[in-house]
Amino acid sequence: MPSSPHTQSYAARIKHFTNPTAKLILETMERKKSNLAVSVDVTDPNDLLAIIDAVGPHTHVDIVENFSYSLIESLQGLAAKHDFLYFEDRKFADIGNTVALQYSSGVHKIASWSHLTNAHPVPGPSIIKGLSSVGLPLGRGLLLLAEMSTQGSLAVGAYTEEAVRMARQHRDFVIGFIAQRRMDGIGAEKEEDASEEDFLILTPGIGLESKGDNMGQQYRTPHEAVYVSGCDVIIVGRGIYGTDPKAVSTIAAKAERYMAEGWAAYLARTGQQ
Ligand code: 5BU
Repeated sequence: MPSSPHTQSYAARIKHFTNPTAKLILETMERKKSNLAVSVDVTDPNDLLAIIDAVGPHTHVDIVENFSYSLIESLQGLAAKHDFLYFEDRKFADIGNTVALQYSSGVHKIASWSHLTNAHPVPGPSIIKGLSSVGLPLGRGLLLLAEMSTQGSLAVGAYTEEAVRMARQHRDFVIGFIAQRRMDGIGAEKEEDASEEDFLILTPGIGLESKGDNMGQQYRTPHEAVYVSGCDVIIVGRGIYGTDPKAVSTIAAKAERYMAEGWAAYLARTGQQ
């Protein structure tokens, strides 16, 4: 019986995936020694670019919201400068035909620049069909939202199991989950159905100084997420850019701290230190 993927190095797991984005994420994490994704939920495009430039050296994935298409060239320049990927946290949730249009067209043309995006499994497998019709030919990857970090989330139990089953049917495009823990074997009919599988787990709800906000968000430390729960990538927003998106000098230092804690937890988990 092979060892569970979460005890293996990111580099050793590259061969478990056919999807180019999954391979690129694993390669980039290993090269940059970072399993940090910074989530930049700001409204001013200038703040967005300044934050991405500040955190770029410390991160391998940036999550982008609220921008116009004219920003894309600047974003692509920063990705090349700092060697990271984009994950547009779009949370698609509609019928296949509609999500295919949302993914390919409109002002954002997400598929043209974002390596990774995500979708709620609530519409069923047709959402994967719609998104993969656009993303797969471009080598893009998809995460399903199997769990959420919020108090009272409905994405639990049978819902989470169904999400994992849907992903198992589309391994070429669905490379992992937004979840709070590893999904190994969840919802599998037989143990052997899942024994060879590997999915990337990107996990939000990470904070070192706070346990949550006043709107239902719940935080764990990088160690709890990566070492205890086996998640692969920590997604950090306000823990890094705080309440003042203009405070770029402190942002880089905070990103470095999350990156160091996330990487130490990964090394400990995989027996590399
Ligand atoms: P925060 O500032 O670190 O709380 O931001 C977390 C980000 O992760 C934010 O962009 C959310 O949209 C995103 N998120 C989350 O916090 N919890 C979830 O379950 C999901 C996404 Br799905």
